[in-house]
Order: sequence, then structure tokens, then C-alpha cells
Amino acid sequence: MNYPQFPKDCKSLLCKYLTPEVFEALKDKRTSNGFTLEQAINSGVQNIDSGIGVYAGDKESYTVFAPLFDPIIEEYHGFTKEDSHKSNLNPDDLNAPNPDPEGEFILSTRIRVGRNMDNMPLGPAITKRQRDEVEARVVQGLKMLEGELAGNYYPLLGMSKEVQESLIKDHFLFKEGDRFLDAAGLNRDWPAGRGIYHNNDKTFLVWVNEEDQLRIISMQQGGDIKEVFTRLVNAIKSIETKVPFSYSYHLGYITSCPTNLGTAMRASVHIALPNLAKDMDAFEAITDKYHLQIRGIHGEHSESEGGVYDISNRRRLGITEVEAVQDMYDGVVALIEAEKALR
Ligand code: ADP
Ligand code: CIR
Repeated sequence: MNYPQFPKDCKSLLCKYLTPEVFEALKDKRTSNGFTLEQAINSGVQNIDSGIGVYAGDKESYTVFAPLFDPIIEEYHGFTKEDSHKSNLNPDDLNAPNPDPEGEFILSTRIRVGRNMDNMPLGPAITKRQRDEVEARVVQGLKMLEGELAGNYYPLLGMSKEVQESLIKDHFLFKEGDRFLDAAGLNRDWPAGRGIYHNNDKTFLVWVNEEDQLRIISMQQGGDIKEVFTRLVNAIKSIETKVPFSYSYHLGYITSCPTNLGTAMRASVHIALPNLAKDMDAFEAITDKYHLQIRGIHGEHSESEGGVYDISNRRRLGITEVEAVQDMYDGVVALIEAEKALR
């Protein structure tokens, strides 16, 4: 492979940090799963509008390709090689009374974490057999869940298009054919091995073998962020007694995209901010201050509809889970105040 030629206006962190020197040093390296630099960067090479542009094929990718991953991790999370990651999953430490008890702004709250199985390659490097094994072991573990978390597993293989599309439209299921994941090798053998587990109310869900092997999700209507967090923590703790997760002392939970390392947590609200949306500079001044990311209504790389945005914590590594949710909560309180002032 030759050094990729990126257009001048390319803004991804891949373009920024894959210098010719880094490329030369890494181009012939591979991990013990055979994962190469070419595979790690293909998503950002094929999609020059990527924000980041790189994926890991296994835990080892983060050390073998460290000269590329480390500066990306540092810029995204503000986390350096000297920093260490800490966890706090205690809901009592979260200060988050419902910021919108009248239900004027927040439509729904969702918190997810990514997890991958210990001693397995990540999605970009996994074989079909290994992926099927992950599915079987995860589904086996999920069968043990009880009470509010009890539910059923629905494999994508054999699901009707109508059911699949309505689950996607209602924000419960991952979309199909994402070009960033496609180029990362994450959609190989689709739809085999993929599926969704959920309880009856769809307040607790697990995505199997999408970008990460597990995406554990708690969600509900309205703004009771603490209730959503508490349900998620109960689920994580139950699942990890059955499924061993890939974890590193330095990087926390290991995920295929470096933006998800650490807590692997994204806590979001769908929130109507039609007035603030007319002044994106003011809007972004608040989201930047609280380390928040603005997404559209159908997830990453989608647009807002009717002034409704997906607002979530941006940082996930080097802060605890409680701090990640607190970032989102504090920012949402500030956004609601600003929106009220504009009415
Ligand atoms: P992820 O959060 O898993 O990184 P996406 O940004 O693609 O991935 O979002 C996945 C789905 O979750 C999308 O359908 C999105 O609209 C939905 N979603 C995200 N946040 C919320 C929320 N607070 N309420 C309802 N749905 C949400
Ligand atoms: C990209 O580079 O745009 C995609 N690979 C997605 C990156 C993850 N996005 C994020 O900001 N958390």
C-alpha cells in the first residue's frame, strides 16, 4: 500500500495524524490476528468526510499502531499516555434530578455502553465463526436476565424488512449499510450473527455484533436520566457475570472505534431546541463548554428534524461513567435555560 493522498480540505483525525513518517513506521506491521494498518485506516481513506477515520481490529491494535491511535485518542478525549482510566458506576454519585419535569423539551433519554468479549478479535478482524460464537455466548448470557431486564433475542437473519425498518425508525435498532462501518470491515457476512435483544417495554436493549459485539442500552421517554442510568448499571453488572469483557487498565473498555474507549458510554437526550437552533454559534458555545456532541435525530451522521437534536457527552475515556452522564446532564440544564431565555 502507498501513502494515501487525502484532499486538502480533509478534516478527519486520520488525515491529521497519518503523516508520511507514521505511515512508513506502521505500514508493514500486523497484530497477531493479522490486522494491518491498511485495514485500520480504510474507513477514513474511503470516507474522506470521516470525523475520525480509524478502527481497531483487536486490543493489540492500540499498541501495535499506537503512533497513529495515541494522538487521535489524545485529541478526542484529552487523555494522554500518562493518564489512567477510572470507573464509577454508582448512581448515588450522580446529581441529576429531572431537568424537564413538565416534559417541554426532552423527548427521550438513552444511555448506552459498548462492550466486546475478552480474548476475541474486535468486529473489523473477527471471522464469521468467531462472530457466530460471540452471538451464541452473548445470547446465552442474556437468557439469564430477570425482572425488568428479562426479554427476547431477535436475530436479524430472518427478521422481516417491515419489522427491521420500524425498529430503526423508532430508534431501537442499528441501521443497515453504514458506509463508515462497511469500509471498516464491520458489515462482513451481514446479517448473520447480528441481532437485538429487548425487554417488553423496549427500555432495555442489547445490540449484538454491530460496531461493537455488545451495545448495552437503557432508554425511555422523558428526562429521568438517573432512572435510565440505574437500569443500565444493573444490566451491565448482570451481563458481566456471564460474559467476560475486554478491558485494559490504561484504556478502560476496549472498543473498535477509539472514540468509544474507556467508559464506552454515550448518554443522550432527544431535545427540542427550535430557538437555539436558529443561532448555531450560541448553541455550540454551550455544547463546547460542557463537552457535548450534537447529532441529528436518527443518530450519527444524520440531520435534525423540527429543531430536535441528539445531545450527548463527547468524552468517554479518562472520566468515570458518572462524570460522562454528569457532563450531559449539566449541559442539558444549560441548554434548556438558554432555550427558555429565547422564547
Ligand atoms: P450510538 O448511540 O449507538 O453510538 P447512533 O448515534 O447511531 O449510535 O444512535 C443509535 C440510535 O439511537 C439512533 O436511532 C438514534 O436516533 C437513537 N437515539 C440516540 N439517542 C436517543 C435518545 N436520547 N432517545 C431516543 N433515541 C435515541
Ligand atoms: C467517523 O470517523 O466519522 C466515523 N468512523 C465515526 C466516528 C465516531 N464518532 C464519534 O464522534 N464518536
